[in-house]
Amino acid sequence: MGIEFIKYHGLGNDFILIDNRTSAEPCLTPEQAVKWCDRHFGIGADGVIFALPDQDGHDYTMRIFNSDGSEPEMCGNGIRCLAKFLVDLEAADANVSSESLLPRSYKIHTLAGVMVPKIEANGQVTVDMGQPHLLAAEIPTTLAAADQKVIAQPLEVAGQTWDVTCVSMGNPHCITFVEDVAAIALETIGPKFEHHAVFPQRTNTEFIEVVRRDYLKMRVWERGAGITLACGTGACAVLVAGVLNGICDRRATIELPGGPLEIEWSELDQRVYMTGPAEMVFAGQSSI
Ligand code: ZDP
Repeated sequence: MGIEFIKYHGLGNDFILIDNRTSAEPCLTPEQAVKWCDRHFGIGADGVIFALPDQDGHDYTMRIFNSDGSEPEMCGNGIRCLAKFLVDLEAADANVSSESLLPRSYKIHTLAGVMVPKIEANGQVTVDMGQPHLLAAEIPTTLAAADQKVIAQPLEVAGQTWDVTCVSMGNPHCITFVEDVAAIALETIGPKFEHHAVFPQRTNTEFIEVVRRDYLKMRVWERGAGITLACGTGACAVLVAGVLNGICDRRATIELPGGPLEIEWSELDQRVYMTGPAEMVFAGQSSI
């Protein structure tokens, strides 16, 4: 008999969720996760997420493997999916409907610290993503001295100079503002950013078109996953980068290929809040 899984997506950024609440170690190896994520020979997903037991007094622990088997610190769309998954599991355990448990929030332990997703009665999920990290050593990048921020710094990639801003939401992001996101050859440019020597942990890469101060269009090349339809940590990093460059408001809609996310960088507590959907797609059993 295979391992049970459920698939969820957040704006088309899709994940295989596994109920791993009875063991502290993920029940799949990174190599297995690569096979499961394969869209032709497997189930198909941008990553595999494990709901693990609590650690240090939090409700649960989240771990995620990218589709290439690498392990990121955090995952914004994924944590919204995880929150929905946890409500569905708790509802099934208690033999009640998931809706009857809403609103519900969780304290989730991740490699990037504690994150707090809250599922509203209307099903939208708002996540307290914590404060962004802005110093070069925290990204990490060698583009500036360790204790300096990287805002509109020139970076040479593929024979062109790009003005990049770097933000960590627990995972690294390199953001470039452009005239026309549709014109970017993401498939060829993305991997060159991801593997550039100035990013020792590689990087997620976002290209942004500012439509209005409160409306940005984004395309993303994800570290370890390639082109995806949405990236939650990326959308948060983009809003922070826009504020640092003085070109967007502290609250904006970020339009991704898979749909919009609402992002706010609070002036009060300097934390970033992300609101968006998470949908269950199907459940199954894997035999690979
Ligand atoms: O940092 C990384 O390696 C990302 N590929 C992790 C996944 C990020 C994600 N797309 C998000 O929404 O934040 C899940």
